[in-house]
Amino acid sequence: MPDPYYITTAINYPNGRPHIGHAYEAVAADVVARFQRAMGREVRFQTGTDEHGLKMARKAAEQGKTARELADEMSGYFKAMADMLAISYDRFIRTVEKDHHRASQAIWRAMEANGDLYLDRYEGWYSVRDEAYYDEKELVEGEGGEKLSPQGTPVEWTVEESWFFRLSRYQEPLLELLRTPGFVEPESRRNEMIAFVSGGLRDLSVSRTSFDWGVPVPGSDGHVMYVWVDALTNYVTGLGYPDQTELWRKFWPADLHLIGKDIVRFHTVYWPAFLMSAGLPLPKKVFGHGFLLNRGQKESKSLGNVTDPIELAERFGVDPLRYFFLREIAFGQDGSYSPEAIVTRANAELANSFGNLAQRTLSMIHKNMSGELTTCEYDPVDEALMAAVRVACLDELPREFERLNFSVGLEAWLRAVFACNQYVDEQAPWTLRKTDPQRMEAVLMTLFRCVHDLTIAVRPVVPAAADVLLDQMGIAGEGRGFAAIGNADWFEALVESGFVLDKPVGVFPRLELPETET
Ligand code: ME8
Repeated sequence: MPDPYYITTAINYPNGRPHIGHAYEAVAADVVARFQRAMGREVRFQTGTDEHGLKMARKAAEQGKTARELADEMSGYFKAMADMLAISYDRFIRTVEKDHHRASQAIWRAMEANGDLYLDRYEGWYSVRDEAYYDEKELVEGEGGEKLSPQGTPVEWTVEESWFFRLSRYQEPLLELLRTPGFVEPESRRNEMIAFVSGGLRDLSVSRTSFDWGVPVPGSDGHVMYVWVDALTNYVTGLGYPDQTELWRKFWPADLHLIGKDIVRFHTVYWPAFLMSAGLPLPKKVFGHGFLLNRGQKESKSLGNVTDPIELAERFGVDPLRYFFLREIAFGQDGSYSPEAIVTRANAELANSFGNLAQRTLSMIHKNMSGELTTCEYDPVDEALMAAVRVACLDELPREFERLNFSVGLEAWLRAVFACNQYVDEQAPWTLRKTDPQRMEAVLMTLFRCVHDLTIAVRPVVPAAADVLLDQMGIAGEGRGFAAIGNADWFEALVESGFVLDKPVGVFPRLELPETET
């Protein structure tokens, strides 16, 4: 049995509705989860919302609500987005949940027992937008001369009694960890983090006393935990920590924390330090993906260019949007999106190339062979095509997906789709029908087998369309994993079963843009 696999997304701040970046991250993580399942691994996949902290408390106050009311309302939108985008999570965690408070207090006590927590006074800069403390030397100057965080957000001077975590103790082990190949990716983020830690680490303020919207610090009235302490703990809460549950034993340490580039410091410096202090194993990999920009620009309320990912999915379809995210953007780098770009990709690659291949193949079998499959003698050109498709679907795409190079993996897949379309044109089964019906059958069966492999390979990205296609092809649920690629047993069994293809329905309609947007 392959090893179990645990993947998490960041948990989102529900201080507003989900934006495109949230959708992007959820989809990428879901593709990994579905891909690993299709490779035969037992997968645990967690996502959710990060509901405590000053940002939430302030936003709720602005709206005349309690923080809990705002959290309940907005967290619902995040869950609805995940469901709509076919995110196959095993748990949608909310940090207001009871087991999460318990886990956060347990990790706190473990750090305390290790002598890493002490009471002092915090005096320094804080960005509410980033929920982050910054050193004076990290700040940058805004256009009006005001101080800003390195992320460009406002900072405020904060003075309060606070618990501190002895982060400074962990500089050496953290440097060693950051230097471990594969722990932080992409490489550019790793270098940033090594530079940050090498510059020296100050102890971290880990509790707040000026508001109460958080997990209470055990045994310290008036203190709630700094929101990042409890937020990061979500990854272990979801496995039953502090209990030694079966989930815990099977899935910790996590295989992958998938997060955005702005929160790499929290995941590769603070989180491992907390875990080391609590005596817990460290996650295997943290990947900081890039940001999605709207026509090259950051989305913001003031620019009026904020896109609702649910509207995009309703308009273009969930599968085309998922495909676009992974195909268009080199994972790890920033990328840009626009309605035109989504439509162009979906039409050229899904509708015209792959959809057309599948539709042509299945219709010709339906029409010219009464939908009946048959075993036949293949020519070398048929064998060559099947071999090329197998290499793309079984070697290239999986290798690249394992490395989170989704766009490169899909490119290999698409080359195989092109090869199939070229083969159809060259073999011209519509002509063979009259001149050499036996040869036509071999060509159509070759194509059927290629479409099967191509559909299974792309299924993690476009699950709904792939499942409709595989339903039409008579492939049962358990035959939809990578193990069925390049192994003709399924085909023999299908022929033997007497399966007959119905008139096929297309799964990738061509998309249109309204005039005003072209
Ligand atoms: O940071 N493109 O929550 P968040 C791509 N609660 N990804 C983006 C993005 C964009 N334009 N904007 C944000 C938080 N993200 C914390 C996480 S984890 C223990 C706590 C990504 O709602 C961002 O990098 O601000 C992060 O990974 C995720 O969306 C949630 O961001």
